[in-house]
Amino acid sequence: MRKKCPLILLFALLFSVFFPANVQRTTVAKETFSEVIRTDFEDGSAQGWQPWIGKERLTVTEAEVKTGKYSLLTTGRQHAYSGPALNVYGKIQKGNKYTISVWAKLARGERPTSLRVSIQRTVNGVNDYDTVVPNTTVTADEWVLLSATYELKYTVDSLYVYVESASDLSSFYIDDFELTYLPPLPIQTDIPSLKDVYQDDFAIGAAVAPDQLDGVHADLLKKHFNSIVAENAMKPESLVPSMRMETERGTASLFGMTKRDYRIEIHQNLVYYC
Ligand SMILES: [Ca+2]
Repeated sequence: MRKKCPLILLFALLFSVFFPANVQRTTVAKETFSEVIRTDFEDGSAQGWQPWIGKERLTVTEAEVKTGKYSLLTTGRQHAYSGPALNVYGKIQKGNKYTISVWAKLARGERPTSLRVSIQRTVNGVNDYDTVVPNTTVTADEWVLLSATYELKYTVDSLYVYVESASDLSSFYIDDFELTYLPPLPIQTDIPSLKDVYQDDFAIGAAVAPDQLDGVHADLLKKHFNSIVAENAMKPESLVPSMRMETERGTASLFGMTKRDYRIEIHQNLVYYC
């Protein structure tokens, strides 16, 4: 591999592309996933919750409630990961942050145990799991809020949130589930732009991914930077067709979005692999 470096370097020099910095605002149409999901079971239905493994029994009940008249009881759990599950695919956007919360209480007679909230994300048939709310002690005496912030960092084909236990098979209630979008803080605009301060000295560069080309990330880029390089979308494994085709879209997005706004450096990622 080492003997190929001179060729790659030559290639890098030939293809070091410098687009003039013309700060003309462009926009990328991107769906905003700011939807809020709330399930309180007050219509007497499970409101989309389903048995995660298939053999749990989910019952909308008046026996215990956090608020209103109904909650959802899960019994017949055969595994620690058995529990109520909700399909949230399409409700959570990669790169955005959300608060996920649900109230929980054990069924009467159950001993205190730890419950947690998890997410199963699937891409190309491969499942991965995130713990959203870590193990939290829950009892049969009072309702406990399970709540945490979650950011989806991967592209997925399906996405489920579910409530499970750390180890035992206790029956438990849930009520007042919420999934809410957390908008990012805006950038600080009342300060000098780095690219302007150093315009006579050097360019201010950043390595960026396609999903950082809109929203608050794009605002920050436009405020302070006038040179960019693709973080991963132009690496060899991203550009060779037999490798990951997914990032070709990223490369196209980078050029489409940015060539009028920034000087684009290509050579760095080619040299990177020497
Ligand atoms: Ca309720």
